[in-house]
Amino acid sequence: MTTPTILPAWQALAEHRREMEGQHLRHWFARDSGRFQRFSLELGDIVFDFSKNLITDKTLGLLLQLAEQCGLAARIGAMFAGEKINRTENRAVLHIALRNRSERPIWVNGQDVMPKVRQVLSKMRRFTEQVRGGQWRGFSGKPITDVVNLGIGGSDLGPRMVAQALTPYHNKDLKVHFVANVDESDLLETLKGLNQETTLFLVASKTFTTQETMANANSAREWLLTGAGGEQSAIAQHFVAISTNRGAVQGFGIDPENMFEFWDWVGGRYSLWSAVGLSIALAVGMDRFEELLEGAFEVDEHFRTAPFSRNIPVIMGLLGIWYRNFWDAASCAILPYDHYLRYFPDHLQQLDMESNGKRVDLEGKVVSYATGPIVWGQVGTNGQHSFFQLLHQGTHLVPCDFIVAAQSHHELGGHHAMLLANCLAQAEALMKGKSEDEVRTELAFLELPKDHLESLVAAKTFPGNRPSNLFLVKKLTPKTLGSLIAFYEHKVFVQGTIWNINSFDQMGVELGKQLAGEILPALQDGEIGQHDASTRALIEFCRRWRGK
Ligand code: G6Q
Repeated sequence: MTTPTILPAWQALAEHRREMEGQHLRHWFARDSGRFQRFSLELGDIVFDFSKNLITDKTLGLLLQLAEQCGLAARIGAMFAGEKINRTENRAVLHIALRNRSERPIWVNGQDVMPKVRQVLSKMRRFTEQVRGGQWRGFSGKPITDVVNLGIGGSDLGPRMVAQALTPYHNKDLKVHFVANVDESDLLETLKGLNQETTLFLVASKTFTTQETMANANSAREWLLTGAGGEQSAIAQHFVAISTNRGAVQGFGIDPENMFEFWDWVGGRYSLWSAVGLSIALAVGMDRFEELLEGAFEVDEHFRTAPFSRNIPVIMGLLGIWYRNFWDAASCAILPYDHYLRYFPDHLQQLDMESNGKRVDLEGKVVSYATGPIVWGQVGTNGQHSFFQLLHQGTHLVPCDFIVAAQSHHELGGHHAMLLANCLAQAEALMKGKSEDEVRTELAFLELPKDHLESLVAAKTFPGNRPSNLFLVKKLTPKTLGSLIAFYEHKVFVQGTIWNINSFDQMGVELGKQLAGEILPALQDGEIGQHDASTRALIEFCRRWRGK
């Protein structure tokens, strides 16, 4: 493992970045008819167009050298071989095993994990078939109509996003809901329209100790028991657990028979492929869930075997490094032009920022270079009517990822063609911009005082040269969605490798879990304890206003 900044390729990239001054994407496109062919890749039903980036053949060559010099190939090999690459937690990182559709064994501590993975998938299949088929009954003998996933962070964002994205595949007789926040409004608003007799709760928590999830699970249990006349045996028909912590699941009163297991080598933000995806499987059925896994598996194989120059996640990761470390781009925007993908930016925000928002390297040294960017975004075309102004004409460089499907699930007049047109037009406009001359020609017919004309010309000029990637998907299906998510997971891995950081721990999130626990007793009439003056004063206000 090395500090990347001392590598020859890093230094060559810094030099090359200076050569880029004064160049423009618009000119590169005008001069080079093969640019799209060279800077785009296809996998299955997905085209990855990265031609609208601030790169030349030389840039890509140097970035690929950087990947080699950082030992990326060995690191990919180590992940797939089940080595404990999550050093601080001393764990393997094997979300790829959850979607390994081949016969290849995957070893951890001398044991092949694949038989266990397949066992849980079979258990998920039996369970989803029973619930969806109406054989799984509630305490009064009625079939289940509503499933509520209680989980937060990795036990919520992934399944919530996928379940939403696959809405067209949902079983109409089974609604799936997600409750994450400890704010009781989340749970109460969800339970409002539900009936105890026909509601099933999935308590999804790797540790089964997370404050928010446990509070929601306890309140949900009370709500159920109110409807079941206090009959404790009802819990078995209405609660299942998804966890690595068997003892705590039993302690809560859930029958271990109704527990779906996963393992410490599955990180929370990488867990939607495990039993944490049970809510997805209930919504769309196990066949569709397995298609999701197939899509991810196809990308895993591509990532593991394709040469770096043709490897989509490798190129995505390298482009991100180029902007973060050589163009000082602090953020990147995720812009799905797809209503069903509206939670995709939220999921990627956690995936990327929790993985690569790190300030020390694998040896524990504070890094001297920028690491993970701020990830944000929103669905298109909505974003065009708000923050796109800054993307086009602001002072930040924000590399954008556009994602759009060629085919819609519906056919309503010209809506889908308009959606596509907007997406392609935005990527083109960011790249080309609009020159001062073009603006002057447009305004030629206006008779304006000179000062006004000049300020208008300046305001209407777009510099362009703003980079973007575009994923064009044939149709948003379980399979293509699985592939899209896996592209981003491996992109994050590539970047973590180059930055020489551990993408698989989350000490910042754990701090949050601990801090709230310390203040809670103070809010509930206990000792206020040792806090700074501001926190103390705020605790006192809360107590006064809450009558404590
Ligand atoms: C994800 C994080 C974090 C975690 C939640 C929930 O990678 O570790 O978001 O998923 O804090 O944790 P539990 O699943 O243990 O409740």
